[in-house]
Amino acid sequence: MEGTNNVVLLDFWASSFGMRLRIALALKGIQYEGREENLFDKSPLLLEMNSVHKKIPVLIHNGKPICESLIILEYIDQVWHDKYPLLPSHPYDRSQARFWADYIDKKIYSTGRRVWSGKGEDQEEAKKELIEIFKTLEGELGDKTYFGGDENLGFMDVALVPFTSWFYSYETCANFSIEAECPKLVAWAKRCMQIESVSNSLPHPHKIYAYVLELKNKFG
Ligand code: GSH
Repeated sequence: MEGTNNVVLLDFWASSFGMRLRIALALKGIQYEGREENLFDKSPLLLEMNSVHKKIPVLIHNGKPICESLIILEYIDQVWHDKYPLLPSHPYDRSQARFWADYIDKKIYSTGRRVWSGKGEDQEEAKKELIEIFKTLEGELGDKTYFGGDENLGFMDVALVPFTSWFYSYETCANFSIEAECPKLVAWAKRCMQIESVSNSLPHPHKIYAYVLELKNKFG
């Protein structure tokens, strides 16, 4: 299988969902072609490859599309299982990694969006909710180095760490400090950034903030 790999990633630089896959492909040392999409003028290829949701990221492996970042992450982990396994081997441990990745997906994007784009009371409420979410995640981290254990990043680390590139935007838009509220989570994020596959896959937080300001100007 690994001899005939043609891998294309339809991506958008500021997308936390796309970042997950950049990290996984880097950790596993997979060569691929990243194609940047304009989400306001989607390419015919994206519309064809993800005709249901019309969203990035999409992984095209030997001509076949896989959609939805967590499903793609699992796919990558299964196809290239020899190097840097992300999901644990025991079924119970796997279920827990998937549970937390699902929690991240259900909670962070939508609450985070209300934090950077919201105003007044709704923004305040979203900020409190986001802090609660991060505290819950901190509880799950406990004293471990990574969510995946003390040695290596796991599935949940890869699912979560992209959102840390948005922390500066959350903080600046809603005037609070995530480090003051959740120091262990921020320390974890810093440890992850020491891994090149992570730091090379995440945009600078100030670049994300400039993009956030652009979106706020455009959509109010
Ligand atoms: N659940 C999806 C995943 O995990 O892949 C979310 C993907 C997603 O929201 N992608 C956004 C997108 O393509 C960019 S961050 N938006 C374009 C649109 O909604 O039209």
